[in-house]
Parts: sequence; C-alpha cells; structure tokens
Amino acid sequence: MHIVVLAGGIGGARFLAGVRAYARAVDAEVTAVVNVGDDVLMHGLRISPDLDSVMYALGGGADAERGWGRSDETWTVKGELAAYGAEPSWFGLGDRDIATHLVRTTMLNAGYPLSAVTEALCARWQPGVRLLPATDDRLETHVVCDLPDGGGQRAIHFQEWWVRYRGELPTHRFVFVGADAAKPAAGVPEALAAADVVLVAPSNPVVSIAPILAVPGLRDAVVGGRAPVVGVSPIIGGAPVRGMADKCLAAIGVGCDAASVGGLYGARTKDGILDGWLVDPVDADAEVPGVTVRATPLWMTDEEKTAAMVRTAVGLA
Ligand code: GDP
Ligand code: FO1
Ligand code: CA
Repeated sequence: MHIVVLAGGIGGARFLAGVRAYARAVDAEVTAVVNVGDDVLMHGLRISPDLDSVMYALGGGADAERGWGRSDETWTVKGELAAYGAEPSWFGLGDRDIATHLVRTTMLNAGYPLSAVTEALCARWQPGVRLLPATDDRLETHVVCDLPDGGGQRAIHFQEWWVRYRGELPTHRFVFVGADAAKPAAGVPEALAAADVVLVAPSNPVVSIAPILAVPGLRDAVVGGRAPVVGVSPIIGGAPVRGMADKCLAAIGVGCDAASVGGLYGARTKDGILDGWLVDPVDADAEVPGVTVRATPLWMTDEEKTAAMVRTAVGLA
C-alpha cells in the first residue's frame, strides 16, 4: 500500500509520526507532500519551515516545546547579527538550524531542485517517510493586511505577518505568489499516481494545505486520481489545538469548527477534494455535503493514539 499525506509543519509532523507507525505495522510506503508557502529568504539563506519541522520531528532533532527549529539550540549567530543591526531582527535563526539552511542554499544555488535538496538533508535525518516539497518552483504565501500606525493596506510575507505581527493585524486575504505557474515537485505526480489513499493531515487549512493545493497540477492529480482522499480535522470542539488556524480562518470568513473546515475543502464530487472527513467525537454532529464524515478521537497526544486515528482514516477510505 502507498499512502500520500498532504502536510504542513507541526500538525503535519505529529500526524506523520502516526502514519509512519501505522505504515510500519501494515508494511505500507509513505510519501509526505509538504507545504513550501512559508519558505523565505533571510540573511541570504533559504528557510523551509514546514519541511524542516517535519524532517527534524521525524528524525528526532526537533525542539518539542518551541514547535519549530532544532533541539539543544544555541543562538550565537542571532546575537552577532543583532550586534550588526542586521535586519530582519524579528526572525531568529538558531546556530544548529543555520547549518541546514547553509546546505540547502548552497545546493539550490548550485542548481539542485528543492526536492533533491530535501532528499539530501533527509539522508542525515532518516525521517522514515519520503519527504517531498509540494513544488520545486518559487511559491510564497503573502498576506494582505493593514499595517500598524496608518501604514496602509499591504501584502507582506507570511513570516512577517505571523512572527513580526503575531497574526494580529486586520487581515484581508492570503495570496500564494507563484502558485499559478508552479508545477508539482519531482516525484509528486508519480507518488499521487501510485497512491492507494491520500490523507490530508490536520494541518492549517488556510496557510499549510491551501498553498499545496494551489499548485494547479498537484490539485488536479489529487482530484483526478484513483485514490480516495480523506481529511483529518485540525479543529476540535471549535478550537485550533495549537497554532494560528483560528486567525487564518477568521480572515477568510470561514468558521473555526470541524464542519466549516470540511466544507472549505469540499466534496470531490462538488469541485472540492474530499471523499471522507474525520472529526473528533465532540464534533460528531458535523455534516459536510457529499462527504462521508466519521468521528474518532483526534488528539495527537502520542504516536499510538495518532496511529489509531490513521487506521480509522485509511479504513474510511
Ligand atoms: P504549522 O505549519 O507548524 O503551523 O503546522 P500545521 O499547519 O501542520 O498544523 C497546525 C495545526 O495543527 C493547528 O492549527 C491545529 O489546528 C492542528 N493541530 C495541532 N495539534 C493537533 C491535534 O492534536 N489534533 C488535531 N486534530 N489537530 C491538531
Ligand atoms: N517562529 C517564531 O515565532 N519566531 C521566529 O523567530 C521563528 C524563526 C524560525 C526559523 C526557522 C524556522 O524553520 C521556523 C521559524 N519560526 C519562527 C517558525 C515559523 O515562523 C512558523 O511557525 C511556521 O512557518 C508556521 O508553519
Ligand atoms: Ca506552516
């Protein structure tokens, strides 16, 4: 069996740990197609937050508490950059993490696609699943919002919106710059063609999953493929368990509840992507037109519980 998972950062990583455990038990192969909309160039380095969150988490090198970056991190370079007054000062790169960005940037500058760079980085981390970026092309999430102090309406990079302004600016919309011209990364069409099931991780639907599906050829391959598509709700009882999903959903006028997020993805039979939608038992009354909804505990508190959730998702498929 071949399982393809569409995933963002922390939520994607936790879910993939469960998918990996399930796959080991049933001898399945797993490919994760990961969001690159958060990617950004800082101090000349190419940062891929969601790919790194997944790679470090599955490879045992993540800082569990912070949710991003490396464990046992030190911040010497950050302090030295601050001493120069180097901007942006609102974005922190850890010393260990910087090594990853140096390798990535060097390889990209040498002409390797991000998919090949990711494979090279994973040779060290051995995440146990195949990690692929959604696209090898430039795709960045920008946020149209009102800047403080009468700065007017502007489109700023997602990282500036989130890290500098904590997602608290009046927000109008999200734009996936470059998406229209982007092609699925090397290996993605093949993985989707070979998939027996496509799982949509309980990641942020607006800024983690939407930018993946904004790659036209990728969305077409998901929707037009033979594999059933089952999504897992990132919202439990009206709350995003962790992160910014509530702010993002409010900005696009979608309710922060399991039914609304299922409706945002929509039924495959009605121009959407889903065949099945997993919700938590507290949301058991959720209905999504044209989609089979099933309730099962969705708290990813440990790998075993998450693997049980994955088993239910595959069963629904
Ligand atoms: P990011 O890229 O690091 O922001 O992470 P993702 O987009 O992959 O996932 C973030 C989302 O995961 C959050 O907005 C939550 O809604 C969701 N999430 C986090 N923990 C859990 C959990 O235990 N269960 C479920 N169902 N969703 C979760
Ligand atoms: N998040 C922060 O809140 N502050 C930071 O300074 C910061 C730096 C950073 C560097 C590398 C990286 O991979 C992630 C980083 N993040 C930081 C997390 C990131 O902004 C977001 O949480 C994700 O993009 C959301 O998926
Ligand atoms: Ca993300």
